[in-house]
Amino acid sequence: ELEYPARLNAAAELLRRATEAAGAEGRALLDFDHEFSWARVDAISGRMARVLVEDLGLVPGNRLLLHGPNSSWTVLAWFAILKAGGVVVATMPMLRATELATVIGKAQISHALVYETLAGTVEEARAAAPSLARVMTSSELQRAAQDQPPGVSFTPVDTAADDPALIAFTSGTTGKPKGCVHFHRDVLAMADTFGRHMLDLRPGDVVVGTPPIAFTFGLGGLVVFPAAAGAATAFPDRPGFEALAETIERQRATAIFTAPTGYRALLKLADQHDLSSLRTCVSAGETLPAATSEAWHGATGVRIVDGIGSTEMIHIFISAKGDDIRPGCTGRAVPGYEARIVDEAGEPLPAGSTGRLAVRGPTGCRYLEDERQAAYVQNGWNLTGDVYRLDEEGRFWFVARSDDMIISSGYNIGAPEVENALLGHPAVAEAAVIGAPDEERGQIVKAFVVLHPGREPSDALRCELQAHVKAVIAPYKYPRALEFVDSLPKTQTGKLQRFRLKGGA
Ligand code: 3SK
Repeated sequence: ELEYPARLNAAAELLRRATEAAGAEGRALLDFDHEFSWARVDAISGRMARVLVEDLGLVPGNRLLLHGPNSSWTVLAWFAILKAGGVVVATMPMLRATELATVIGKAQISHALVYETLAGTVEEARAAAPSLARVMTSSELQRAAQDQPPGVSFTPVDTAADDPALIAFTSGTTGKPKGCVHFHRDVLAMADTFGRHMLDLRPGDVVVGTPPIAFTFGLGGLVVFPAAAGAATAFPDRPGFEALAETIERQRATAIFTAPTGYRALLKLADQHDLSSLRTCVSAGETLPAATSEAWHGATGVRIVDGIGSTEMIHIFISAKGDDIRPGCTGRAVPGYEARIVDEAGEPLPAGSTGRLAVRGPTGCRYLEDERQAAYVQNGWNLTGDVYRLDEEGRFWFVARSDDMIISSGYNIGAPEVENALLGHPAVAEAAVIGAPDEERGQIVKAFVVLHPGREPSDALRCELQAHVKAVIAPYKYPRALEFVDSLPKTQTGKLQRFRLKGGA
């Protein structure tokens, strides 16, 4: 069991650990043309915290919108808000004004820190967000922090371990945002479970990644884990996989956090960029197909650490590393967590069964005033929306999201299994599978396929792909309908939105 002192400020503790591990002059944040040491991160975030308190009138417990791209500025502001006792509500940079207004209203946000180039959207949201009293842009915050009298330091607010530190919004795959409240101790718990047991980050490591810091997968990978270990985080100078590959090469990055799509994109760039410095590769956000895992291992010699987490649990709770990795399998409960498979009534099922994944541990789901809380947490267990199979050796194999199960002529078919089979065909770049209504069978398996450049849709290719699926998995699972498309609908964190393919808004 993890024990934390009753009074705990996650920002202060992370910066203490970083400085202890790497030294005050250890490298912390690496922008394209600028570097910050841990001493600078501590000093600048302290000055920013003073601005929040003295100029913006922040009081502990106030909720702040943090709206910026993955960048040193966003990380510095994140540390500043926690030091000042505020609650961080970080949002994806791509959100539109109406989406921001919903988040601001639900979380009753009083202050916003916004990256210069995104200020217009926050201004637009303000009209529909009466709780938002004060807005400060990145350049205003930077200038005000620089103007603080020299030599004046900021003592982080003496928060309680179970004071809220952040509210992470999840739109899930259905589109109705839920705010998940996490305490200061939860932030450290992610470092002391997945971070400590599944990663081997140390000073000298350089971390890169694609998930937004507003997504707790990105917050852990790009902020919390590197800080807890005294490692550095490097930020590309522009979005996209080309810039990511360039950054890996230029900064000799040793660790990467991205989703399966990211690994597939990097594989295509591997002959133009030297990716050989990578030794820790983490995948989450959606299940890692065995084909992607094997292709990455073949090209780099490094096995990807797959994991399943949730915004509700803050980070990854099932994973595998080293010799325990089995491509196509997520792994076992991360030390600190317990996981099991349960039936519809929430009763545990034996090894060999398939059922709903339930998990408990040092973190857990606390929705911000949402009636869905009672369905997610039952008898102390968090009931995820995922269907898993537990094998005799205690490993968890992803089957489907509960709502991704297709029932066709009485057969249960997991959409991801059919997608993985399609991805094993050399013509297929991306695949998504849904159940389409069918008078005879109730539902049929329907696939949407994006082809690699140079491959053209045709009836002959459709038949070839159907035959390929029949050859690699049970033939009753093959997609009776198959449509070629240019792209697939995804959430801003890269999760496939199957409901859109089913005709949802
Ligand atoms: O999608 C996941 O598996 C995940 C991982 C870490 C943190 C949050 C999420 C949703």
